[in-house]
Amino acid sequence: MFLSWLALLFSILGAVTAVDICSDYPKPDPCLPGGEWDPVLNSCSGYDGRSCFQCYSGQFCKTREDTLTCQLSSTGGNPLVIAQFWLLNSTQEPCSTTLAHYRPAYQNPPGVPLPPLEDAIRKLHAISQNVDTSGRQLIGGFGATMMLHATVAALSEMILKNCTSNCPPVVDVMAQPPYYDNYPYIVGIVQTARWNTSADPTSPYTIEILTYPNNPNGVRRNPLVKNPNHVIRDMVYYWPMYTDIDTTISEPIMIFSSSKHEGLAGTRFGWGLYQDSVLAQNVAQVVNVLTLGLSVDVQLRVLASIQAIIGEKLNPSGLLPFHEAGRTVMESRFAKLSEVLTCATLTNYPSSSHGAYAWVQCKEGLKCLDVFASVNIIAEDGALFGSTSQYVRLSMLLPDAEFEILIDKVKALCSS
Ligand SMILES: *[C@@H]1O[C@H](CO)[C@@H](O)[C@H](O)[C@H]1NC(C)=O
Ligand SMILES: *[C@@H]1O[C@H](CO)[C@@H](O)[C@H](O)[C@H]1NC(C)=O
Ligand SMILES: CC(=O)N[C@H]1CO[C@H](CO)[C@@H](O)[C@@H]1O
Repeated sequence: MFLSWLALLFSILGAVTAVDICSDYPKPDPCLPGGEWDPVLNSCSGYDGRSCFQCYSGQFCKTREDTLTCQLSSTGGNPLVIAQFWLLNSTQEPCSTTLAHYRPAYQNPPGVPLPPLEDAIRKLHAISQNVDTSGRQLIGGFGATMMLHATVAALSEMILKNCTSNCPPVVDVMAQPPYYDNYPYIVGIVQTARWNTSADPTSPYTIEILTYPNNPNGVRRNPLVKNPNHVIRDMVYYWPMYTDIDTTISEPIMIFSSSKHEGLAGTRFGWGLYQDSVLAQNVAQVVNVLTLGLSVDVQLRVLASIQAIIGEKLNPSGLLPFHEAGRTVMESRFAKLSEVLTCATLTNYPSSSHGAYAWVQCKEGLKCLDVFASVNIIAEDGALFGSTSQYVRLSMLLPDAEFEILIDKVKALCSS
């Protein structure tokens, strides 16, 4: 038992030590177009980095299976379409030998990003004009998910501490439906808060999470909770790839992620901007309890990719090339989907035509999930998002090869 475990360990070590993680980054060849060969994983990487793209099989994942019968899951929010940028622009891949140098010490102070990373993030917001970061403290963590968790924990505790009489045991946290289906679980692990979709928005003991623009339907909504200090804005999609940036926003609490912006979902980095410096400290404290400090390696990787993005000249359109490339892909995807999706309604993005998800409405009385299942598309039931089963969410973030299959399946669905 022990020996075979050891043999396995050595075979893994043997495979790994032969690889230089900075020069052996994934390469487009020899997998199918849009796929990648990963020398570290020793495989063609498809959807999850270990297997073929969905609906492909065989040597080098090059065999495309039957369009109607193969199963294609268009669920989740893995931003592979944004990550493609790093694969095809390999001179800008986010790794270099200088950045790979070993840095042993814990980082202090906790929660506050390395100064060059903080500068780069503020510059990125300034160039993108999506957010005014002035007068806001920047706190980092492992992804927007951790930032939300830490913010709900710190804010709910502060709200309860402020209370002097008739105090509730916990603070209610709500979001307007349809909402991101992970919120109830994030709030569920905070002791001083509870998820309550029928919370009273006029109560001083209610926090609202406002996803802006919204996931799943892309709409930009106003909060129901009027005290802006009790509204947590999840703004991970407020970038030019996903929506029109026509307003520079400066709200008291705003959260972003490297996953949805740089496409570096697996790197796990997110940041929050806080007007109240006491709240910022408390959020940093929660992050510190959970992590003992931010990962220095992660921050260097994020720094390298943000520097690559903001190091380029703006296009004539006024967008950074990275943003414009992402926007062009998302727009062409929405155009393709709207063209073939004639048997159902694309209800999101009424004023624009791009975004991370398609929020689709089926005919009255139909369970939309079943409609898509009839051509073996696995979608996500609208009921999961606090809406009804007349809707589904489809991911628009699939890799190119899978998105093409999604389109072919929808075409078959609507022409039958
Ligand atoms: C606590 O109360 C003070 C004074 O009314 C107020 O300024 C502050 O915003 C409150 N904090 C929270 C988190 O509600
Ligand atoms: C949610 O909030 C409402 C309004 O305050 C309250 O009546 C209800 O009991 C709460 N629900 C839960 C499950 O706590
Ligand atoms: C696939 C991809 O995103 N390629 C981009 C590489 O970078 C240039 C600009 O630097 C873009 O124009 C390409 O679209």
